[in-house]
Amino acid sequence: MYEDTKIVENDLFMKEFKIYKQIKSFDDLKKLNQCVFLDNLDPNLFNAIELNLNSLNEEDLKTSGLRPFNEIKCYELKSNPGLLVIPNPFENGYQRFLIKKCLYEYHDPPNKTNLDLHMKRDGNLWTNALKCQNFGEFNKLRWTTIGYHYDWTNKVYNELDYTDPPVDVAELSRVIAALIGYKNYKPEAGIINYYHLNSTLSAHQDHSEKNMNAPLISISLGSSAVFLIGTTTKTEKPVSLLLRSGDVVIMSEKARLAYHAVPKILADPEIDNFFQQNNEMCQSRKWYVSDQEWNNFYNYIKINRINLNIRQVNNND
Ligand SMILES: O=C(O)CCC(=O)C(=O)O
Repeated sequence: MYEDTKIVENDLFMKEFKIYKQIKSFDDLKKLNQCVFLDNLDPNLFNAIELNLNSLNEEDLKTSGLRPFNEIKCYELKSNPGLLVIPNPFENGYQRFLIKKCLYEYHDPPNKTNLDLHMKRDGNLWTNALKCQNFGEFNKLRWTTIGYHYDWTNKVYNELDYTDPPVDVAELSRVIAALIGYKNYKPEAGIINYYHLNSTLSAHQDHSEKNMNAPLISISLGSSAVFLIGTTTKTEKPVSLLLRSGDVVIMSEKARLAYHAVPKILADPEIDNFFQQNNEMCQSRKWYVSDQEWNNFYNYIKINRINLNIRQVNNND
């Protein structure tokens, strides 16, 4: 799914990738003046999309860590129909919870990680790192798969290798899918990507799922990423979006098979804003993470990025 080594003549995607890979800071990015910041969307580039609460109620949103319905906005990239962005729809406290789950729990067996390819894990990776105050091993974690585990060698989902996706992730993705009109969405597989500041993800299409009608939902957490979104050919120049903590990208319809890539991860000078929480309001929620507990997760996430993406693999019956 990740590597696309096809040599393409006039590869404008690669050209953009190389430009953004060189960027060193937020200031450099702003100076380049090409990357779209989601807090300031140009109506010439994006259409506002009407969300749909039909099959949901406000309580569903609240338990999934989402803000009230009228505070969630969704936009479609005009040049790329089906490519939707939802700028951070989460309660800030919920981002803490998702980050904690990705760092502390979701990589535990039977879920699979890149580390399993060459070592046998002994205990929980995060707990071990904290205990020894040594993140060397943890920092080798690059991906975890959930649901139908992806077979990276044969580029297929293994029907016989399945563990239920975490309940919170499944529920959250069902709610997001319903908001954009996919009431019967089945969250069947997912990848959690762990990026360092020098990590990149090369241009690729996600075409291993049998079901290409269901959207792919992708959530950014922690440090920011330049995300390139193209079309189904690398000869067209991609659009670059700055994805910050909490932002959701949805690849649906014609954009489901679009080439995409991450050429740059940047430490976000405003990262603290995404995790502030009103402790009194959050304490009653099952997803509350206290300031004290948050501290270690924060130290990781301010210089790393997590991407949590969810897919429906099979066709509806
Ligand atoms: O990190 C991202 O935003 C994109 C991840 C991705 O494209 C993938 O896992 O296939």
